[in-house]
Amino acid sequence: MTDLSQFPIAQKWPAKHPGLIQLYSFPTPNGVKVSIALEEMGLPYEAHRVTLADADVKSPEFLSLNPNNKIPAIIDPDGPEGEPLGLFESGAILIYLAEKSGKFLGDSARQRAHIIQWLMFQMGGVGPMFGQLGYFYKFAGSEIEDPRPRERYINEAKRLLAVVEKQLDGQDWIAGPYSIADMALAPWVRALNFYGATEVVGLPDSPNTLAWLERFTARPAVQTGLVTPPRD
Ligand SMILES: N[C@@H](CCC(=O)N[C@@H](CS)C(=O)NCC(=O)O)C(=O)O
Repeated sequence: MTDLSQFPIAQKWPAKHPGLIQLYSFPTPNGVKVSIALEEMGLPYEAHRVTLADADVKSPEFLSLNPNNKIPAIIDPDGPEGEPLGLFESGAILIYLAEKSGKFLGDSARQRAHIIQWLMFQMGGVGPMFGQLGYFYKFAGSEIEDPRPRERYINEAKRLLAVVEKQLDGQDWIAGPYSIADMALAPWVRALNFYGATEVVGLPDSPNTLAWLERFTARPAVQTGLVTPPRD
């Protein structure tokens, strides 16, 4: 029987199946990247619902796994050398899971390099910029009178979306083969709907991106991953 007692997080969110990968997450764009990847890779896992409330992400138990108080995080009880491994940062988790499963990281060093490049484009560009767009366009920041922050993030999101649109010209997936880069990027582009910001950044005029989103969302693993763990 696997013992997760060295991980305080397992006290607040007890494992029913401690031998499986433990996922601590919520169905946000960053969270669903990992549930989608686990589903696509066929890796058995147990999902725990960790809300964005301070009582969850800032609890001592959660902070013991991710001192940066953000979902998603995982514990792989069967990590390197057969020892348990705790991990946070969705990009790092995706690379780890792709290497563990041998899937969705391409078939050559060249493909792998390009997949990681587009994954980093999401992690360093699309995620942070679209997140700020959400804040200044839909959430509390939308009440700020000064239009400059809103305009800045609208323009940056527009620019990033145009990069995606161009890259998808003539290819089905962002880095060549379907990969963890698509799993990271597509949930963030979908978030534009949730922000009510599709028009303002030009998504309706991005046919390659719209077709890619449709291909992505049609995948059964994606449909399950998008609602794991359940919101309520
Ligand atoms: N760079 C991090 C970002 C994760 C992130 O921003 N998570 C948000 C939800 S999408 C969160 O947990 N927010 C809670 C908080 O900041 O208190 C990653 O990719 O894992």
